[in-house]
Amino acid sequence: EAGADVVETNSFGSSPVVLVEYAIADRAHALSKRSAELARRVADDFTARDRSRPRFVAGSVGPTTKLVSLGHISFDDQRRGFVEQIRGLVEGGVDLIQIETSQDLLQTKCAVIAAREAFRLAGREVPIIAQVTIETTGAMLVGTELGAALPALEALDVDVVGMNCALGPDLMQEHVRFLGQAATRWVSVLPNAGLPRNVGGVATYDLSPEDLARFGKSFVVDFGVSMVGGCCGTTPEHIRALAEAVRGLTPRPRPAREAEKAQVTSLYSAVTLTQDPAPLIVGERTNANGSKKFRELLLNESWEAMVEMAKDQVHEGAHVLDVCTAYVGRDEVRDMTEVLRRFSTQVALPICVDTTQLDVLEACLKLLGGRALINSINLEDGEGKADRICELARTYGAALVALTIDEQGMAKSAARKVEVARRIHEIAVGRWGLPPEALLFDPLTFTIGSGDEESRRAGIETLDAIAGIKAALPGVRTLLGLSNISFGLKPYPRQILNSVYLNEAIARGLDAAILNAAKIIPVHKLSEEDLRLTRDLIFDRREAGDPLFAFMGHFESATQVAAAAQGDELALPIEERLKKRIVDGKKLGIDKHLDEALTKYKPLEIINTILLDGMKTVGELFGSGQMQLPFVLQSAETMKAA
Ligand code: THG
Repeated sequence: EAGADVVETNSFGSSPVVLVEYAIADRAHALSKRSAELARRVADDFTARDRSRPRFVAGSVGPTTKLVSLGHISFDDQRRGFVEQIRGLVEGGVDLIQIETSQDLLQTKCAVIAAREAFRLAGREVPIIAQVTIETTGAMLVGTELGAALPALEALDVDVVGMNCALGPDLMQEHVRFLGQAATRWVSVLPNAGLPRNVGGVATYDLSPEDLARFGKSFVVDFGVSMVGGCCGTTPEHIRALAEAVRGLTPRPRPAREAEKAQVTSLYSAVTLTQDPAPLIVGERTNANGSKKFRELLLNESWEAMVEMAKDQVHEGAHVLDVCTAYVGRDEVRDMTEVLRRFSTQVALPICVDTTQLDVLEACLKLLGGRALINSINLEDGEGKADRICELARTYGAALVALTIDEQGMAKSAARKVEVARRIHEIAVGRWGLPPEALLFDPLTFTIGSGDEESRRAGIETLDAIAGIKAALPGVRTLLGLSNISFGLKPYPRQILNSVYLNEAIARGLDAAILNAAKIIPVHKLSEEDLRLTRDLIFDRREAGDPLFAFMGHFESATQVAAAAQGDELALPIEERLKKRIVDGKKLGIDKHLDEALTKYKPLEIINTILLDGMKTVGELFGSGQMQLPFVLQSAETMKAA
């Protein structure tokens, strides 16, 4: 009667999920269906009275009292509850499913997935609204920033994204402005009538109907919001004022999706897949096959120490963590569950799930509230398995690493790598409708450190494939497991080859690399000769004899040079030493040098002259493209530590 277009039904809130926990799921279904039927009848009555203004029913879902990310309930138990509830709502005739008041992004994801399952069971599909709740802290209760929630929700392909509850419209403004600019879906906003005041134990809301209406209109006109409404504390008077204020306004069209802006997210924050400067760094050390230390911690089930290794990689400059716990004879589902349950809440980086097993993959995706990266899809076992992985990527809104491997094995020539990439693109984008920008093609490389005649050109083929894939498949990205290029070489030459090869790959268009950021040497630190010898090896230049022998001969002695250079640190005056540490991003042991400086300078003098001078150099190196972002971050970390 107040003039709303949409009326929500089913404020059982948590109860259907609770009912399911007590194994009386039929009640969740029956109650929801009954409530939807009643609301449907009311809405239809209004529509019959004025056919020019159809009234709609939104089936309300959430928030429940249980947060999946915090382990209050399992993903599957929560999903079962939501399926029963939503099936009832849809069978009872709702026009929309409105997932709302979400405190936990993983719960929102669970509800969206449940909604799709319920639509199949009910034989009827309706649009999905997904609304999160941002607290006065500026994030969801579990800690998710809106900037991280949005890409994760859009990847789930919901129809409307929005926010409701917790705040009044005044405190929502900045968030609404962000949604209005960034969301490619329609946007809904249902504020409370201000922040509640506690009056003798009763929540009291002070925002007037006129104020709600004024903000609501501004949300539509100034920020491009498509749906406005009211949550806690709003009365029919509020809705009446709001309905009058926005009547006749046309929602602004939403901006199109932009491939360059594609992101993956953790439960907390978002990371853009295209980093400037490249690459997106995917930390390689949380891999039981790639790190002896991580493997031993896994075998000892030292879960907390594994979290520490993940955190170390954050400090070293990783943007995403590759996680692999595959170990013959162990239960990979259990191991990944133990690890990711911790990583997902204790580490702020998005996760790249590195597994070949479908059951492991799905178990992992049920633990990650954000938009994860799946590593990987390939065609080794034919298209059937690839189809299943694409389906999982769509269902859980994940991005996908695709290896250029087909039924004949790993593609070796650049042309074959591009051909396999095209085939996977056709399946993932053509058949499954995944957005091209969610694909990261990995053209894989064999080592060029073995001396085998047939693998001498492996590095060249992979570089050509990087450029070839980007040219052939617009919008997609490329990724490389960098350390593979140097398997078999000694540690120091490996570091050199990896670092120089990374630079060559970036020059050909590489977007992302799985690597150990702490072991990458910025090429500006290498001598002309170091670079020439390494490039001769990469490009298989034989004019001056065998490039592999020349490379190995040169860098075996270079190890000693590098070691000697470290011993020289103390030969520098204290000011130079500290400045160099900032530029080099080396914080371990910096306290010794700071103590020495403190005998000569006041703390603020050290910061403002010596340390900031180092950061200025970092800024110049970065500005002129000689230093890549991870090293800038290491310098900043060192600055902070100091
Ligand atoms: N492409 C994709 N995923 C991948 C790979 C790839 N995942 C696994 C692997 N390859 C990338 N990860 C690593 C991790 C570590 C090493 C190499 C690749 C590595 N480790 C040292 C070693 O084995 O000598 C360090 C050992 C240690 O610390 O104990 O080289 O190509 N999509």
